[in-house]
Order: sequence, then structure tokens, then C-alpha cells
Amino acid sequence: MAQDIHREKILQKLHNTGQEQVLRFLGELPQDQKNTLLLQVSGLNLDKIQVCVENYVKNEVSVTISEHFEPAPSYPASPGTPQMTQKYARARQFGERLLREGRVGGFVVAGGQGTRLGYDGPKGNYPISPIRNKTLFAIFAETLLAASQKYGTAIPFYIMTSPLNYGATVEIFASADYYGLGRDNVFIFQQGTLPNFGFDGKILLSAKDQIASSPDGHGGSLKALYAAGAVADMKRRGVEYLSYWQVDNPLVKLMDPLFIGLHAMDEAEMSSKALLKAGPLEKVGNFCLANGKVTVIEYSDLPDEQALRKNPDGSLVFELGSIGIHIINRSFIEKLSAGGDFALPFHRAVKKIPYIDETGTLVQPDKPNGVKLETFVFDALPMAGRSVILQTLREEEFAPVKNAAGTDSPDVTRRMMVERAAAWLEAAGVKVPRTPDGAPDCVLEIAPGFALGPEDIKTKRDRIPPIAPGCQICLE
Ligand code: UD2
Repeated sequence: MAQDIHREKILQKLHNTGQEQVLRFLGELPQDQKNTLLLQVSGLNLDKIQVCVENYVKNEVSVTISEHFEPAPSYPASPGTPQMTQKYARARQFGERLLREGRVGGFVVAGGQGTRLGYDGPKGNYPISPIRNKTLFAIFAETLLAASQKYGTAIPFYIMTSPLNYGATVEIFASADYYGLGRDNVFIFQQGTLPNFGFDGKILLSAKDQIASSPDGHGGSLKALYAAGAVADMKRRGVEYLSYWQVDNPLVKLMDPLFIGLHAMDEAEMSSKALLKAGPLEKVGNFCLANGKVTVIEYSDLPDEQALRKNPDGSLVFELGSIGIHIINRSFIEKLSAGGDFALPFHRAVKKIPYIDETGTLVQPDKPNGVKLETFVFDALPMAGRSVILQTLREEEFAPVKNAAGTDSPDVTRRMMVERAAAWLEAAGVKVPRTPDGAPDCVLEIAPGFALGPEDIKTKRDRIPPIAPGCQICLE
């Protein structure tokens, strides 16, 4: 009886919001599939979806950017003045103290699919290191393990997956015995999903008993951290800051004392690392100051005339690109989530979405037929009381694996990993053979357990053999 009333309520709601097509095949489904579908439908917030449809699906304009925005201030990659040098030194010490006190956790967003890379499976399992072929997950976990040892604390590792790659990710970590971090220090959880829509705003079905849906974007991480209990886990451990990064970038400097220290000293709630863009139209988000708040405007939303604007010295006005590296305070996530109705703006992506048509046939469209919605974590930046930007260097910290070939491809990433290893060794006084055009004439890999940065190499000079032209050396 109660079930019938519940079902009636769902039907009524679907009718009121014009979404009754999702139950089109209910009558012909066996009971278990009926239940699956009704469970999915009852999990939809149809009132919110109706607003979404009006504002983001039927509406062509995806994002409204503030009319008045200016470049955002930032800390340079290297301090330029004696005062700054002092501030950076103090920040580094403060960051190291926070790390030693176990107040920082690691957080990777790994819910995206490796579609562009043409890789089947969680992208974090992509093998990338130049000699040992270690996966992205292995590199991150080994880095956290090395940092845990360096700072004498167990740094927890939070990993956000999507429902599509959660099971596989759990299996990867279990079969690698959590890369030595200990099962208790690895927290794998799932992000939320959002239904997919036809251009008419109707929710699509991917099977007669399945609503077509996709992950809700990395912006979903803030809610998911809270809902999955990761925030409660952080609280239990005394973790106050999350070092956040994207799964595709093996060069990311996790647990960077300078970044953590500047963020904490300036009492920021959410901070970012930035790069000087490689060109005005590079496909990264642009840091701006809109209404006095640090804001990222995605490359696709920044009008070209703004992206191309130059200063009198020839530099770009909007020169700072976002690379998906942040520090986020636990208290900031708690503050946003506690109210329950916190929401980031949706971004609209027009896609080819397979769907079940009214005759019950699965259609694989050959041109875009609908809309997927996503949220972006950097849209939380303007909600932060304070937000710091620290510039970093591309060759030191950013080599994402995104495409099978060309820009941001595995070949480029591996080359940059070797280049950085060579630069670290040379900074410690080790001679690295180079070709006439300046590239390292050898293949080098530095395991995180050997060194987390050039400073660790200096103390291990005696363990580094002479590097002959054309050789392969892995320091571990
Ligand atoms: C992102 C940024 C771009 C720049 C670039 C640097 C956006 C919208 N753009 O571009 O400004 O910083 O990265 O590399 O972020 N993810 C999830 N769940 C999702 C969707 C994505 O966990 O639902 C993760 C994904 O696994 C990856 C990260 O978020 O680690 C970035 O996602 P992407 O690869 O789709 O972003 P991209 O390359 O378009």
C-alpha cells in the first residue's frame, strides 16, 4: 500500500515536471528492473532538475561571466625581493610544520574517463613513468608515502572516482596492497551523477530500465567528500587541509610546503597554483578577479578579445592559467556542505548521447543530440573568504596526459619527466649528458622514495652513478 502511494507520488511529480517519458517502458519490465528504475527516479530531485532544464539545457548560454573582471594577483614562482624571500622561507617552514603535525591530506579527483586518451579503465592506472612504467596512481601513492616518511606522519590519501570506475579503482589499490600506504590511509569514494537530457529538456534513457546519466564533474567533489564521510575521516585524524590535484598530471608537487604555508599564513580557504599560459588561447581556465573575488573563467567562456589583450610590455593581461591544483580547507567544505543546499553553477556540454527512442530501440547518434551538465571545483573559489594564487613552472609541475598523440600526450609527459629529473640532478651538481639541441641524452627516472625535489638529491649524491650518454638510470 505504502509502496503504491510512493509510486503514485513519483508519477505525479514526473507528470508535473514533464518527465513522464522515463517510465515509458515500465509496464513491460520484469519486477526487479521495475524496482531498479523506480529507485533511480525516486533519487532524482525533480524540482531542481526542472530549474536546471530551463536555465542550462534549453538555454544556450552556459555561463554568465561578470562584466567587470581584472587580472588576479598572485605570488610569483620565485620571490623577487628580500621581503618576499623572507616570507617564502617562513611559509615553507610553516607548511612543513603543518605537514609534520599531520594536518594535510592528499586528494585526487579521478572520476573522469580516459576517453580522449583512448585508454579503457581508470585513468589513474595509466602507465607513465619513463623506465619502470609506473602508473599515475603508483606515482601519487609513492609520493605520499615518501612525504609521510619525510614528515614522520601518515598522510591519508582520498580518491574520488565515478560510479563508472569505482570498482576498478578499489581493485587496483587492493591488488597493489595500497602501494604501502596501508589500507586505513586510503579512502576511495564515488562522486554523484546527473541525468542527461535531450535538447528538449527531456531526461534520456540509456536502457529501458536505466536513466542516462554521467558524473557531475570535479565540482561534485566538495559534496562527495562530505557525503562519503571523507570529511568526517579528516576530522577524526585532525586533517585541516586537502592538497587537491587532477589524476592526469604525474609532475604535480604534492604536499608542497611553500604552497601550504602561503595558503595557511594568509588564512585562505581555497587556493590555487597557476601557470603563465603558453599562449593566449591555451586550453586552461583563466584566473581573474571578478567583484574582488578570485574566479576562474574557463577557456571556452573567455571572449577572445579578452584572452588576446596585452600589457604595454607585451605580456598577456590574463596570463595565469589554472592547472587544477588547489589547497582546500576542511572547514570550507564543512561550511559549504552543512547548509545542504549549496550548489555550484552548472556548465553545459553538448554531446552525442546514446539513448532509447520511443520504440525501445537503442540509438547511437552520429551528431550531438543532447546535453550533459557538469560542475567545476574552481567555481567554489569566489565563495572562499580568501584565496591565494601561487605561480609555478610548467617544466616543474605540469605535464598532463590527456591525448593519445600530440599535445599533452604520453610521449610529451614522459619527455618532461626525464627533463625534470635531469634538471633536479644538475641542480645538485650531477653531470647529465645532453644532445646538441639541449635535450637530456639519456633516460632518467627518479622514484618519489629517492627524492621529492632537488633538495633531497643533494643528500644522496653518493648513490648516483656517473650518467653516460644514451644510458637509462632509475634512482630509487
Ligand atoms: C581541466 C580544466 C582546465 C585545466 C586543465 C589542466 C576543467 C573544466 N578544465 O581541463 O582549466 O586546468 O584541466 O589539465 O576542469 N574529473 C572527475 N570527475 C568528473 C570530471 C572530471 O573526477 O566528473 C577529474 C578528472 O578525472 C581529471 C580532472 O577532473 O582528473 C580534470 O578533468 P578533465 O580531464 O575533464 O579536464 P580538462 O582536461 O578538460
